Amino acid sequence: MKEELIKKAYEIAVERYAAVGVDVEKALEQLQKISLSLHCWQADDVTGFENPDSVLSGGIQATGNYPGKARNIDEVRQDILKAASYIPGHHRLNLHATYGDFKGKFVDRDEIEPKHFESWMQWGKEHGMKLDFNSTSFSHPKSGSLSLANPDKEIRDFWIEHTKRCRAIADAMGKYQNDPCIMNLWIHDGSKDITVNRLYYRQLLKNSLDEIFIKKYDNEKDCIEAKLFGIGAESYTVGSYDFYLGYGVKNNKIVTLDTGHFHPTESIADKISSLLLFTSEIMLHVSRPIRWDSDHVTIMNDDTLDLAKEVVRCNALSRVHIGLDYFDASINRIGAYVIGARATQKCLIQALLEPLAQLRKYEANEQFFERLALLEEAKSLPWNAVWDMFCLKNGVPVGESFIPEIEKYETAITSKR
Ligand code: RNT
Ligand code: ZN
Repeated sequence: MKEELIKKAYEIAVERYAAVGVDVEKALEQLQKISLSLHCWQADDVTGFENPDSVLSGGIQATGNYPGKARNIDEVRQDILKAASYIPGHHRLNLHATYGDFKGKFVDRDEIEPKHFESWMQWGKEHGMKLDFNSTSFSHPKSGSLSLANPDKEIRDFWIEHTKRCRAIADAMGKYQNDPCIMNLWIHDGSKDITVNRLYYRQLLKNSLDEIFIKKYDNEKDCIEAKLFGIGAESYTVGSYDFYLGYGVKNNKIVTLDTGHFHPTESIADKISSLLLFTSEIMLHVSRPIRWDSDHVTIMNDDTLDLAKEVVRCNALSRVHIGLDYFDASINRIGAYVIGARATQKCLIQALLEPLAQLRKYEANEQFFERLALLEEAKSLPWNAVWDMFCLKNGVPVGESFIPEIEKYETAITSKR
């Protein structure tokens, strides 16, 4: 698209928004400051580098076999940089514990150390990407259906040790990058069929967490991710939302809300304002569940828009960490990153451009027709001209022009893998 046209459309948008009391430049400045945490696992269908033949377990699934999946650390890095070059702004990278630089050696989960992630830290610094981290309880011979909640003390201790090490690694990352590393804990623990010991496993998980969190760190922030169910664990999930909400509030931990981890009609957006009153921060895993936690590529749909609007309406951008979490193996994986990240940003810019002051005035005056009318009109205000300007300013392709670029990369690189 011609630069001149983008600028012209932007100028018109600035005026249009000014008429409803919105400062477009301020919205752009705010969007510029939002770093998404890009999940490393879209690049290789959650395989990691611990064992190239590992089979994904833990009730999650990457379906599809589109060619070009990254096969090693260099390819993951190359693909992530490529994807990031089409996403405006500065972003973070979210690593799983199985993505260490193990240099061809088998390092078990209870043996990982900061040194295995040193090259990531250097790489991150070199490319202006701060790191976040996740413990990995799935895809391992000791995963089974129970890890931190396993009645077998030996297995439980193995995962406790793993998770403790993950916190130490996250702290090292946070220190290195001079910015806290967000350390997320999600475990798949649950059961396929009815259990008559719901309390027992939850008690075990609580005890494991208490032990894991004994040590205090200054450079990492702990998050606990709840889930409704997993494939093969349909009847019971130890780490349910109630469980982690209670644990998080009581122990001052951040609760991770994955948009695929609730009942299909439950509003995740509605949880933001409640959580903010009882926990210091929130971690989001922005995904797109289709009928189940299918981890489809995030798009600009009502769910994502509502979520972004709630964060902005609560004035909570500094307290909410926004990560992506999906893994689609059926389309170009670099394209998947770009679509999901840009869609999230498109939702955020619309949220930032909302004529909130006027809407709140109407609401305070009980002018409900006016409130609804402006909410409706706001949907078709020219936010896309502001988004195009954001892309232009950040030197990334405007509009659909990233499509042929990703096609070129596919022809030259990923199709040859
Ligand atoms: C699984 C959780 C978890 C994972 C990643 C790979 O349902 O959403 O966050 O997707 O850790
Ligand atoms: Zn998640």
